[in-house]
Amino acid sequence: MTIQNFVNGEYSNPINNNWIDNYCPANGKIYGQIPNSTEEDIALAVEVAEVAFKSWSTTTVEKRSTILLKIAEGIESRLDELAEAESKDNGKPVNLAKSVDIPRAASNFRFFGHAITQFASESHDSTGQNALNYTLRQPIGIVGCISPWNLPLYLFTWKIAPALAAGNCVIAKPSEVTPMTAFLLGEICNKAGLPKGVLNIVHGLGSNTGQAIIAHSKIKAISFTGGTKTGAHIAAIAAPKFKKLSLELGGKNPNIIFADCDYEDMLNTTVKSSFANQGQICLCGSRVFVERAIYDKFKTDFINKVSQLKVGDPGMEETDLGALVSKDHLKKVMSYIETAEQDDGTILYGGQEISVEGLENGYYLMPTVIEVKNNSCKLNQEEIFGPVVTIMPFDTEKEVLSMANDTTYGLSATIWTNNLKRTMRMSKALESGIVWVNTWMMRDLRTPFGGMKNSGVGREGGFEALRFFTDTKNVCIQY
Ligand code: TXE
Repeated sequence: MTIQNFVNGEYSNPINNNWIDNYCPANGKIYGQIPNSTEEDIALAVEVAEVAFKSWSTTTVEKRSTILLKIAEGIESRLDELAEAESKDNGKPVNLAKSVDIPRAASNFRFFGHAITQFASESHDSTGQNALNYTLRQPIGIVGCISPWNLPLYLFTWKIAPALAAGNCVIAKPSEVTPMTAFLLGEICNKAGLPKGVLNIVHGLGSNTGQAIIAHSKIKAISFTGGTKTGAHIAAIAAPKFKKLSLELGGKNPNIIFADCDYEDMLNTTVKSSFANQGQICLCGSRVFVERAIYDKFKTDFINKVSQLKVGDPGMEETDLGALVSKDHLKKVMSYIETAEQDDGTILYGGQEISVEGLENGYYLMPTVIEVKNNSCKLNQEEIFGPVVTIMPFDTEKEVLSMANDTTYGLSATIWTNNLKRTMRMSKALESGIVWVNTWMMRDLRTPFGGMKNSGVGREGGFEALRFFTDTKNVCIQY
């Protein structure tokens, strides 16, 4: 399987003809090649995008909206094929890709196809000065969208859809680890009538292709989701060039469980928030804090539920956890488990790699629960990004709040309680961009999405995304 770049509406090989291998995490085998594109490929994509921008930026909102809605339909019509491709590339259960990743990719286009028709700007009548000010929100020009491997098409389209809706032309790079569904998106866009050069999808390594995107002076804004270290690097390159930046980075999210919660709901959702997508979601509640009154009961019930999760072939209907995304990532996650005891942690469940029959070289790991004594340990401070959660008891609201906030990250937090006053107090006091109360990962695409502290800069979602992808201009008319 050879993956090609999608530039000016056509599939093409990288200019220097350099390729990298694409691995299937389920069996550890190479199953294709992808371009390792360079500056020259990015320069070419920018050239065609510049031409396309002239007409796309002045295309009516109705027309842009219609095309985006057609792309959404195109994604839906290829649901099975896209879900299988996502599962093969990423190792995630095909069922998860079918029920979450691919439907959400379609929703991203549908949502922003509608949102752009409702996007409005302000006007200010400067009374007494005989002047009217109004705000213009104009497309920026050429923007870069760089996405990670954990939710490949879901996050790729989460950036591309608002960028296109707002009238920009896009240079987009999916993760080199999961290029497949981004590759198929090109065909879908052509079929939907997206004009040539409006969306250009270029594949390759972050250090090569990604670097060329962030450094290109004609790419005026970068929307990035990925690791915090990469985010810091991107900011360092983009800031002196005065690019607009939206960075959605890592998380080390607290899941705070009070004794007065709806226990069964909490238990079932906590299994999901701990291990969905093999724990490879920036929103996973990787630090579980449980009020001491129910700690022992929770420990027994949680481990009982976790032990029922089926780890195995991502292609099978009954699989709950598939393979981790890559061998390197598996090694990284294992390194945390191996040093857990030095970190004063006790492995209560899991902690071992699994060999799946017929798929012996795949990257499988048991869901892992580690009891920790102190929130300052490495396991509670660093993003592991795998099927690993820590649990520890707490006594008071004040104590758990202080532990929840005691991390460099601030993406999301979950609180389980039926106490309304506590909910209101804690929602205000938690240092995180998203607070879920008695639920997890319930998303409404109109809401602002993003993190505080080292979890990122800027907000995606709804009109926030459309504001990010437009330049704001004040026009003042005196009459
Ligand atoms: O991500 P990278 P990696 C976290 C998670 C994980 C760690 C590292 O903890 O273990 O990050 O993962 C592109 N210029 N998250 O190394 O490198 C890269 O090609 C421009 C959290 O896989 O940040 C890919 O397309 N682009 C996270 C994208 O950045 C560059 C999701 C993300 O890859 C680049 C993924 C460069 N110099 C990992 N270097 C989340 N927030 O959801 C890399 N890239």
